[in-house]
Amino acid sequence: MEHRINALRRRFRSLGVANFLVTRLSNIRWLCGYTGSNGLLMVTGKNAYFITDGRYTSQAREQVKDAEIFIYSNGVSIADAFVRELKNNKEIRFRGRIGIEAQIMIVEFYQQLKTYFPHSDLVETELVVEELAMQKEPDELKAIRRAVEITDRTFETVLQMIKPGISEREISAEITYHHKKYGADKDSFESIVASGPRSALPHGIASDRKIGKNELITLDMGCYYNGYASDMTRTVVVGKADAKQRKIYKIVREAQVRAVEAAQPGVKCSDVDAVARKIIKKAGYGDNFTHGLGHGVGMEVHGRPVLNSKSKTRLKPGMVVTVEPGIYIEGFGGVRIEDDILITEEGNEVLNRSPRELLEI
Ligand SMILES: [Mn+2]
Repeated sequence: MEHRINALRRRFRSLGVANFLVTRLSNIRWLCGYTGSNGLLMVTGKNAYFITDGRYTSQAREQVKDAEIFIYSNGVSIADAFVRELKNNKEIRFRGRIGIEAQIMIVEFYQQLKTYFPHSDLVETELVVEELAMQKEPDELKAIRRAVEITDRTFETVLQMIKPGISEREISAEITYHHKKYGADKDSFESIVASGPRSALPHGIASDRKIGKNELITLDMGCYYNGYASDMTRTVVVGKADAKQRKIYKIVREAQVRAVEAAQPGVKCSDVDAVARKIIKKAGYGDNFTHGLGHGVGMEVHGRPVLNSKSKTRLKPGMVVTVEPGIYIEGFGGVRIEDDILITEEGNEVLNRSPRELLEI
């Protein structure tokens, strides 16, 4: 993990900091290996300090690499404990400005830090560790591939259970159950199961609605394996697809195929988004593609880089991103197809194996 902490240190100069306080748990995990649900990592020019509470004593000693461990007792907040260690513990030495994760740190913690450090000592940063983690290492890719496999297998199993009369909530429960059964840590987000007119909701969490005949149903699901996420969407028809369902599906599929072809190393993320958007717009559904094309997948299921019309980031080998165009028509329904794509030196590799043609089940 030392090479990752050093990569963060190499960013200090351009950030104008001499230290960095990591508060996002997935970033802490990426930097020092800790998987618990409470902890802080302070990286200085020479050292790194990890702090957590008494529930995680043995876990921290087992997992945390390349950082000194401090344990505080329950009953105080981690912010209080951190400030108190800084005040009282002579082993913790640092000076200079501290980078903080502005999008993650809660206001209460920020206020506590301000009482201890002059305001000017705290430098608000955004997505520093997330950007260092964009290009995956071989072990990380192994975990992502496994997470994708588990989701593919779960989709295959759950597909057999979808019949008219089953509720969205039951399908969602089967997804969670099979993810775990097939070896996942847990779902990487609350599954989307949206049927009939509800499939027009891009983020329609499963409801009590029962699946009807000849309806579209969108399943958006993913899991974590060893801390790394998968994220996949398929839209199927329960019964027989009609002409309009077929037409919408074909447009979305075409947009996805072309966008995947465009997702090459060196290409700007906004240009990949534009490829899919142009196809959907030309077909007359530009206003019905209401979200960005995709996002990075790693320790965060919705991570860096973002693929939307504004993202200037260029794709690089080792990045894993989703490509997920969609068309949503109120009162009718919607279609989205999403795969996880690994950017390689030569181009890319689509990691998902689940079928992409319109399935009538
Ligand atoms: Mn997604």
